[in-house]
Amino acid sequence: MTTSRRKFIKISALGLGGVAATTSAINMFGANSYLDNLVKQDLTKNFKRTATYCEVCFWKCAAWTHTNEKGEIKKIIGNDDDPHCYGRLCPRGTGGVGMYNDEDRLKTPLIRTTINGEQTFREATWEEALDLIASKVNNIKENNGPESIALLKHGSPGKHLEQLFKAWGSDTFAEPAYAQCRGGRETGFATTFGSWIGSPEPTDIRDTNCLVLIGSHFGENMHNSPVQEMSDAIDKGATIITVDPRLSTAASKSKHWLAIKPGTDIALMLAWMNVLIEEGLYDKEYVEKYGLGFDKLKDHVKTFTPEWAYGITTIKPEDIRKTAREMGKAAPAVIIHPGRHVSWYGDDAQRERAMAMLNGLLGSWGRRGGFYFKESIKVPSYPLPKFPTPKWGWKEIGAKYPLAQMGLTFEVIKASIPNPENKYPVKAWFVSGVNLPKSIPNKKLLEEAMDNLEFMVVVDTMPMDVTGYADVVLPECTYLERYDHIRSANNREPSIALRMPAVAPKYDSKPAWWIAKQIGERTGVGNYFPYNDFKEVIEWQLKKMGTSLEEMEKIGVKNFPRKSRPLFLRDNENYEFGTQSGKIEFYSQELKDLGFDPMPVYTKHPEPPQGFYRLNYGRAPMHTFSRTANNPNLHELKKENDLWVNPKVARIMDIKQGQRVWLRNQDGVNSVFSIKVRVTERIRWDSVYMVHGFGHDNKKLSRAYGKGINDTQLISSVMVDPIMGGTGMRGNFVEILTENPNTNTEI
Ligand SMILES: Nc1nc2c(c(=O)[nH]1)N[C@H]1C(S)=C(S)[C@@H](COP(=O)(O)OP(=O)(O)OC[C@H]3O[C@@H](n4cnc5c(=O)[nH]c(N)nc54)[C@H](O)[C@@H]3O)O[C@H]1N2
Ligand SMILES: Nc1nc2c(c(=O)[nH]1)N[C@H]1C(S)=C(S)[C@@H](COP(=O)(O)OP(=O)(O)OC[C@H]3O[C@@H](n4cnc5c(=O)[nH]c(N)nc54)[C@H](O)[C@@H]3O)O[C@H]1N2
Ligand code: SF4
Ligand SMILES: [Mo]
Repeated sequence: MTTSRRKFIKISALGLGGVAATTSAINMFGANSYLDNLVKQDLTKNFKRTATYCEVCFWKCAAWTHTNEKGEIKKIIGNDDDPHCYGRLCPRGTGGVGMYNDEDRLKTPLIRTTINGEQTFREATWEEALDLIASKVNNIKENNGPESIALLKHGSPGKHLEQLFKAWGSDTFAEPAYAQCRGGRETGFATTFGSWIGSPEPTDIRDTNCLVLIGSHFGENMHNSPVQEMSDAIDKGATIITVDPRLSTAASKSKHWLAIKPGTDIALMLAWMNVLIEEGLYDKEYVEKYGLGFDKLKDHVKTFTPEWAYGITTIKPEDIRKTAREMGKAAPAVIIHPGRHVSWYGDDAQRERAMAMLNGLLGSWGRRGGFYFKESIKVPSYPLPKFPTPKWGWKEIGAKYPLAQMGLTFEVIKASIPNPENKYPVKAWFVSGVNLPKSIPNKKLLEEAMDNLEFMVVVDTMPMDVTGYADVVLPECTYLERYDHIRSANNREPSIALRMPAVAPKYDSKPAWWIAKQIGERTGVGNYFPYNDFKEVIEWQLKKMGTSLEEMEKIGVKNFPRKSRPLFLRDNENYEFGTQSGKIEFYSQELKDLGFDPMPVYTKHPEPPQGFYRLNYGRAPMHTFSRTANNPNLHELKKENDLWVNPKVARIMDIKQGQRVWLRNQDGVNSVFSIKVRVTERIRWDSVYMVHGFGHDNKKLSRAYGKGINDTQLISSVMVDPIMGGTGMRGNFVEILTENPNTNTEI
């Protein structure tokens, strides 16, 4: 897009800083020795500890930041009283100090400018940057209404900006953590049990007899407490069944690994239901008492035998039967795990519904070793004036998808491309905690939208790819340098956790609460920010909750007794589920009335054309998405992703272990950088696999730039879920190129 107004800005990188050369493999449940040493060193010294919760991912583990007498952060350790981490951080959380130390951090506000015909950023003062934002916002608000300004967000900073947007009268919000992540499962479970799964998932893994992971790859997905609980459950003899086309870490710890043909999980689940029902292995009393539409389901799955599923999934009928019987034996202490990143093939809400229905048949919802009833404590709202009501917002923009329960990034993107038929045109974006070019598929559409925006602000801690598209970049300080909202967690018992600054913000960075307040004051909504320091808000809230900032500074986490109800269903308890009928809906009238299948059906998805392989992706234990690739501590543990290739494919292609290759997808999109081949039996021959989050384009990321391939760039085709608008991303195919297809690799 050479003529683009919003050309991606490239500024040459700083020199490479020296890094320690210690690496060692990460054990699934153990900590890494390099990071362990980092934690253990100087434990005897007199460090000051400050309460925080981690922002390296969104599990929000509570921790203690340790600073030495010079005020330098030395280590971060899990808070023993925290139900999210049980006193232990994952490797990423331990390495979180690298976010603070990273010398590539954004240091000052930046404003897009043109010098000698070239677009570039110039460093600016906060005054200048905030004034510019205010004048643009005021203008757009006046001409198009506040609703035409959208907020794309993830994590803590988003909450502060939400307050600003609501004060303006906009709820045009969206986050990739919904439509590109867990949205489908929330709809699938809501249409069955009447409640969301939410985060953290209310899975009683520590007491389960049988954990069924469908894609969900714990051990690589390092969400803390479930990984620890799974480890304990394995020690106690629980059966793990993993369905994954790849021998994931979890699969390697499993009694049964079902190496399913990608995209066929619904067929497997229908066959499991068939076996559970035909062999009478389901929980009859539970289904009778709480279920609705069981007879219809029984009819529905009658022909979906294991033999039928074999032809689709490539899983042998006896293995389907054996695993169904294991589940039946373990019930109700069994979990068909809903997974988390579920936007796979566009029928994700239905796949998730199949998972929910299996849990329903096995009677695991509301049962020990299955799903518990979670509880949280409400943090009182700080008194603010009433927010104006937006005339339209995320709901209207996503109205095409009747069961979307949050804003849809993809629809906001489409609404930003001028179209006379669009009743809800979006003119400006605030982006915070979201690295759009890495988290949103179909880069062409994304770039077209950004190119058409009147104004784009990015609030970030790092010069990530997304910052290159902004008009103004605002440097936020890291989570170790700021106050944020009190974390109120939904677990077995309610708990709260405090985040406070361990050190002053480095460089000229500022916390999001301050940024929101400053912009608020400049755009006529200063009355929605009636405090000088966010600390005042927290102090007020904690007092109302019967504790104090002083107490929380000492303990970091406070656990409260449950009040709502027992953790599990009592024997024969009359319980009303949150569905329309108050029952577990095996047959969904709601879906039927909306024109969707009332019970899941298997549909065939496109398969790789000749010479192409399905592009599969996932997580590495020491990285979070794209956000940690440049983190000095975590980069050291894994510098780039590699391409898992089956030996059969390697033979056909004549490619060797360690060889560098490029990829081209079905739409002719070439990878910008190359990737190292890893030949392994652990991946099926019809797919290749890589860890998401690498292949950074911005040279300002001195360590991460150019390392590995960005999977998202190769995801140009999406399969949109008609029920809730999730963008299925697993229908992309790549060919392996042994020569660089790019004529100009300089980007
Ligand atoms: N191809 C592909 N796409 C995916 C996925 C995938 O596996 N493959 N996964 C999907 C999933 S499951 C999710 S949840 C989404 C996640 O996608 P995003 O929500 O975009 O999350 P991150 O990639 O972590 O991007 C976070 C951005 O936040 C910045 N950041 C980090 N800390 C802070 C902070 O304290 N303040 C501010 N202001 N910014 C901060 C980082 O520097 C980075 O630019 O991506 C989805 N997209
Ligand atoms: N270390 C680390 N941990 C993380 C994160 C991170 O960035 N880093 N991100 C967190 C977030 S936001 C999320 S949403 C979760 C995501 O973590 P999960 O919900 O566990 O991830 P998924 O992407 O659903 O699953 C990836 C697995 O699905 C397999 N798979 C691919 N196609 C198919 C298929 O057709 N059928 C089946 N059965 N399996 C298939 C892949 O081989 C891979 O092993 O991880 C969380 N934990
Ligand atoms: S799971 Fe790891 S990265 Fe995520 S919040 Fe916990 S310690 Fe931090
Ligand atoms: Mo996610």
